[in-house]
Formats: sequence, structure tokens, C-alpha cells
Amino acid sequence: MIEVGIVMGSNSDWDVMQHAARVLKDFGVRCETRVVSAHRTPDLMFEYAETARGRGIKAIIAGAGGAAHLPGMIAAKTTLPVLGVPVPSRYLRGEDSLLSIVQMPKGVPVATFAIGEAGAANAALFAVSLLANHDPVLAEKLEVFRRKQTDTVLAMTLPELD
Ligand code: RP5
Repeated sequence: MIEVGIVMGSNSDWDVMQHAARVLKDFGVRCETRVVSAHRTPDLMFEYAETARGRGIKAIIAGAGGAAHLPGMIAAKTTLPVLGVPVPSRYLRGEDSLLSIVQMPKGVPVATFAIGEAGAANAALFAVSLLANHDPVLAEKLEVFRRKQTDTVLAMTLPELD
């Protein structure tokens, strides 16, 4: 069953958002990926948000750039957890996306992640940790992932100066 929805405002967001899909795939979490635009396909956005819970989706990762209303407007139409990823924009490097996503009014939360690839990957890791609350196998996979990451950093060396 598909448990996580990944939506983005344009196929130009895929370079960034693919990192969320990759993490979920690596953890064996099934997800769907869709282009859903707040401004260009608002009716589709509402339909997606309104039907997601009924289709078994447990969390929605939404990425957008510029006037990034997609995560907030999806959150306005569903009580599922919405994880917002600010996609770097051409002129303001994603600072516009970040502020558009993070400054939600009280009562309609969007969990907002870092701009770009790290944000997309971390949104997926956060979705994994949400699902892991009710899935011991997934929780163990998350532990293993963290241990490997720790071991990698502990094994890091730095070059000697001449
Ligand atoms: C946003 O506008 C999208 O999320 C994308 O980041 C940005 C630019 O879209 P395109 O002009 O590349 O389709 O809605």
C-alpha cells in the first residue's frame, strides 16, 4: 500500500524532490510522486489533499519553489502531516520558498525542512520516523541507518598539513 505522497509544483522540482523518493525507496516505503501545482492546477491540489487519507496515505511531502503555496494549501485541506520542502528558486535561491512555506498561520501546521536536497531527504527521513512509530521493522531500519551514518563520520580523517 502506498503510504507517502510526494507532490511538487512542477517537474522542474524533481531534481530536488527525487531525493525524498530515493530515501523512501531505500527504506522500502512505498510512495507516489505527482506534479500538483497550487497555482496552475488548484482543483487537482484540493482533490489530492481531500482524497489522500482515504487512499491510505499517512504523510504528504510537498515541495515547491518561489511563491511556494503548495504545502500550506494542501495542509489547509487535510489533517494528514504535511512536510514542506522549499525548492531553490532561480532569483532568490529558495529563501522565498522557505519563507512561503514556514510562515503558516496558527492552526494549520506544515513541518518545514531545509532548502533543497537536504530538506527533501530529511522530509523523507521524517516520514519514515512517523511511520516507524507503528512499525518495528522500519524503526530498526532507521536505527541501522543512523548507526551507519555515525560510523561513517567516526571514520573520517583529515589531511595533514605540509
Ligand atoms: C513553482 O514554481 C514550482 O514549484 C517550481 O519550483 C517553480 C517554477 O516552476 P516552472 O516554471 O519550472 O514550471 O510552482
